[in-house]
Amino acid sequence: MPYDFANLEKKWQAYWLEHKTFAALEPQQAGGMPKAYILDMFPYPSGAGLHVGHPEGYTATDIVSRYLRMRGRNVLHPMGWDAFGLPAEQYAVEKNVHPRITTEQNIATFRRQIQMLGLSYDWDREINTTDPSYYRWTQWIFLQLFGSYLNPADNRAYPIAHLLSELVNENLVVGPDGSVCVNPTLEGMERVTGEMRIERLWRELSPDEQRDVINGQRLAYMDEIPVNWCPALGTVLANEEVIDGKSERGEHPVEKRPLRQWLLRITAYADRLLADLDALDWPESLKKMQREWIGRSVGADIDFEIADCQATDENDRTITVFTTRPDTLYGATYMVLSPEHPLVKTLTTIDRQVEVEQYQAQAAARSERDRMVQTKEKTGVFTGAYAINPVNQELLPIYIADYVMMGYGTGAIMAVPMHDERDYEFAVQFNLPLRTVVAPPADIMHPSDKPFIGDGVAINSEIINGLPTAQAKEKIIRHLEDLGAASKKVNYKLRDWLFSRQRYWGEPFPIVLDDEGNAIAIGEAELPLELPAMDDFKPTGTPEPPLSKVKDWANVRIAGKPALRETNTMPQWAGSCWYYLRYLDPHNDKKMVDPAKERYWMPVDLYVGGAEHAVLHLLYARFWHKVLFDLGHVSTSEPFGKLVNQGTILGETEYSTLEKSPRKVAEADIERVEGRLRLKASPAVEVDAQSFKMSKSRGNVINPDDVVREFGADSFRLYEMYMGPLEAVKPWNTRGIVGMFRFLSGVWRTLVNEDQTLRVSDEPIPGALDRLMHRTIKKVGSDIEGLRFNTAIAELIILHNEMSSLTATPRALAQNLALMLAPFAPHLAEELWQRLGHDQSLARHPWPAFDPDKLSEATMELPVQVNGKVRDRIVVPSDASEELILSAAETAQRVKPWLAGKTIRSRRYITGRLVNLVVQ
Ligand code: ANZ
Repeated sequence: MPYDFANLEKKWQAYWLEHKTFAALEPQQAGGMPKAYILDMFPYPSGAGLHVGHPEGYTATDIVSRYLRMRGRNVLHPMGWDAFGLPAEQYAVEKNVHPRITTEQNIATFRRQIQMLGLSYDWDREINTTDPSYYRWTQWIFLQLFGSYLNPADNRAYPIAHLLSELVNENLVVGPDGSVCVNPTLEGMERVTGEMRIERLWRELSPDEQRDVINGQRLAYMDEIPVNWCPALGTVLANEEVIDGKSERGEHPVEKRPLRQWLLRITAYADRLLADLDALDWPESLKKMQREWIGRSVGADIDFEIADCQATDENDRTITVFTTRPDTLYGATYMVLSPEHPLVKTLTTIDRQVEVEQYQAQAAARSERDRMVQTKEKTGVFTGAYAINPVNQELLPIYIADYVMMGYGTGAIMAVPMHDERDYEFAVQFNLPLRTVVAPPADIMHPSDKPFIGDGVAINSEIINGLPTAQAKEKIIRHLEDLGAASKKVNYKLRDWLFSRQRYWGEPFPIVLDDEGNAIAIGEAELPLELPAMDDFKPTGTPEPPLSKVKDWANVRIAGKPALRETNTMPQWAGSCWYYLRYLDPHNDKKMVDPAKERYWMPVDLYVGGAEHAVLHLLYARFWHKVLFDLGHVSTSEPFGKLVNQGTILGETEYSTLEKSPRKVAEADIERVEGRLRLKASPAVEVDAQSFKMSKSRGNVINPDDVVREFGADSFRLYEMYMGPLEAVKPWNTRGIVGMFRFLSGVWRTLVNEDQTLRVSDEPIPGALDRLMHRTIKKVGSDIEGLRFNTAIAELIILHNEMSSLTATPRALAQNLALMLAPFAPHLAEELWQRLGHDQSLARHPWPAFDPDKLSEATMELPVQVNGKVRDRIVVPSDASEELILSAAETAQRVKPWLAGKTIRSRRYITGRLVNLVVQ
């Protein structure tokens, strides 16, 4: 009987579902079993169905989950749907079907496809972010954010009631900008009551001021700010969702406009989000992206007085700049204000007004991203005014220029052309003086007429001359602090998270706005606040959200007065910020998660997903988690211990001739000659190979349904893992999947006869094969633990090659092969296991043990040559068969690339010396 994958895969999928084979045990049932929480980034169920990129990560975590179950761990491996969001709604608007209907259809497709892959999820824990019983808790978390603040005394979140008592007890005081800070008298200092800074006590504030202070501290707050409005999508977007002035989804133009919006105070957590990255087992590249996104820079705010200033208000008489290089103060030769800076109006001289205003209008038309892109061409205009350098009273002309952003630092800079590229380009263009004040370290060669931006030694700088940069910074800041002209300052690139969307298909805010526009939380008992049914859920084309059209839902009364529900909805990221917590206790209708369950399962032990979530989902989720941690709802300060990004799977490699007008050619028509691809028919023509991202428009999308129909889920899984390291970007190759199919068919034929009887004997395992088996057990186990699935599969192939020449396989070896195959090709493994006489699934059968004594036999190292050049070395048992050595040589990591796409013409093993492969 041939390998009938279609029927046996169906059979085992039904068995697993029916027997709930992969249900995780609740903590109280688990006894002393150690837990493992293995998590996938849950998918957005799009209309297009599963992409071959999804099963890549899902198979990887499935292998780990299945392996760890066999190693006696209580494994939690869940799946769910991230189903709110724009695409479902866009589609619904186009086709005029309700997004709930399309979402449910898409989920059904995704569930069917995922189940067809034999992934070992605990389906009783399936969640859906659009389900009111789920988003009830998303709304509840929003209320936690709205109802808490970050205490500056210990940098932790507490309920707002705590803020009130700290203010009343005068542990906290209110700063001049309305922020709260620790009462300086508690630290033995006087309250600063100078002209500029006055910290006030709670009782010194009016009731209105008191209310503003409280609302100004909430971790979820409303503010009117310039937002990224995308007319085509009919919604505002977070900064993270805008790339090069266009929406990340759909690449539609985005413009700035002021709007009253919800924001989440993620900036309050910037320091902790940064510091706690260090301890995480995440890819360095991802941590770097988060660090850069948070963008912490340490420097100083320095005050420059405006010369001949007519303004009477003290605040209008000085320009405060933020600089990370206060040591270059003597090198400042001009100043720049951002065109939007409020002082521009008061300090511009009459003769410069027209030009300044024209420039302001021109700058307003450009997006912030465009302005940040480094271009050599600098623009700007002189305001006619001068500022006074606080260290030497030198007069510095004040310009406005769009390379200075209002949204960062103070929106003003001191320009030091010889130590900053942008200032240098501007100074050269506007003929402004250049002055070197930092000498490069002796071992660095640097042309003296070009800006030097590194650290060195201060020169031409009076009081700091001769000091290395770090000390020079310290000294100049101390000096300026004594003059009352500077203070140390930390700035972040991170901005508060814009949290409102003007769309229908999202979580409603659990908020009502009273007749003065004050936000009032609805009671927890009123949750979930369900999305009202709507026929016309199209965006209104204005920032007025669609929900505002549902009058009987939106209009409510508070204390007898008319009030309005918040009609914005939450962004898609909301539901994915905490879903990993709901899996722990998905049916709890009293709590987000039972604390005992949360303590047992958290943190996530392995999280796998795409690198595109580096600064969105992963930063937002860490932020929410920290808030929940501070408020005592979760027990760990970070959610995801170990994280791995799977690499993108590209479309099949495409070949085209390197001619004037290139033509596409098939892989079969080319050959490799001297390392170059050439046309077989006319070798003078070279051929170029390229792989592209899979996309409908390129027509290179591989549909998992087709692959599974043709080769089966087990071959598909095996192929996706054998393509290369999990993290690598790799092209799809249909020939590769055929190879995996042959391997599994071969395993079937090795163990099952044509007439369905087993080809298994009760003989002992021959010595060399026995040793190979023990080594394979060890290697496959450690490879799975190290997420090296491709090399684990190579080991299994080698072991099987050795077995296939036996007339019958010893039973013990057959069983161990089935067990070792189980994480990779679970359907085939279960079938073999059953045929070997077991009536229970092997899902929780112990992983085979290896005998260390059988590992320590003599081995030899052999060089492997490909076309005469040594490409790798392999270590094999001294008594290994020729066939084993040859297949080990062909699958060696550094040999494989030399074989890819080529035909092996000859394979020779020169006993005890080397392996020689000739390919063409
Ligand atoms: C003087 C100076 C001298 C600077 C020097 C740099 C080198 P990061 O590290 O990104 O925080 N800057 C400050 N605010 C700005 C704004 N709103 N728009 C554009 N540029 C701004 O960069 C901080 C540096 O960027 C600051 O330090 C300031 O230039 C500039 F040799 O001040 B520096």
